[in-house]
Amino acid sequence: MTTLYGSMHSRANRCAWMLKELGIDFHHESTNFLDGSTHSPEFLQINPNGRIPALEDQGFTLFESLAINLYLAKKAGGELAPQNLQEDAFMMQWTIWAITEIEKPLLLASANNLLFAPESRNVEEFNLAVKKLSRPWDVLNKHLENKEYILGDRFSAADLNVAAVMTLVPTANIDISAWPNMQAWLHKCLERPAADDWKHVNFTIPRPDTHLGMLAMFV
Ligand SMILES: N[C@@H](CCC(=O)N[C@@H](CS)C(=O)NCC(=O)O)C(=O)O
Repeated sequence: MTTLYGSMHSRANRCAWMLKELGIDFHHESTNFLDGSTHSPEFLQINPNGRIPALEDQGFTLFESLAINLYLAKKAGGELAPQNLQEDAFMMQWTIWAITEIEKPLLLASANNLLFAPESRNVEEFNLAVKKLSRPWDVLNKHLENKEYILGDRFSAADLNVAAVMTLVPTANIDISAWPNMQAWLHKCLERPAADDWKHVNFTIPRPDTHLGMLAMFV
């Protein structure tokens, strides 16, 4: 049996997207940090970090949403999986790129547009986060100049992982028309039927207590 742990209002929706693309039947446990279930002794056996998502696949357990996705794609084989060592390396490259270059500033922009309560939103922080995103987005936009997808002409785990991180673009409500290739690519990825779960994300997060807390999101 394959079990995905994590409320769909979390990064677990990234893995649900992959499972659905691959047509894998899975059991869903809506483990949630809001009710403390990510810190239960049973869940800590599965993910000692006490975070969601996590995957259990015939007794094999794994954490980190995008690592789970690469594992699932490779295990299933087919179009989403790498076809050779170089594609495998590119999938890893773009996945790590998405987490290190995009995730934190985009989360900060989303928090300041929507996820923080209105009284704790800060326009300067939002603008700083968008400024930080422009360099990696220039890179992705240029990469997509003559390509439909990151690896060329087929949708793969590289697209899914990068686009899954970028589901926060609509949440942040950032105008990405300055990056037209990236905008068209993102639209195509996020409109795939298997990608639907992120669209129902609707929650707020508390602003960390100190300004230092926000700066910590950048280091
Ligand atoms: N890098 C991890 C991040 C996991 C993560 O931070 N998940 C959040 C929910 S989206 C969580 O469990 N937060 C609860 C906590 O930090 O205690 C991944 O991509 O899986």
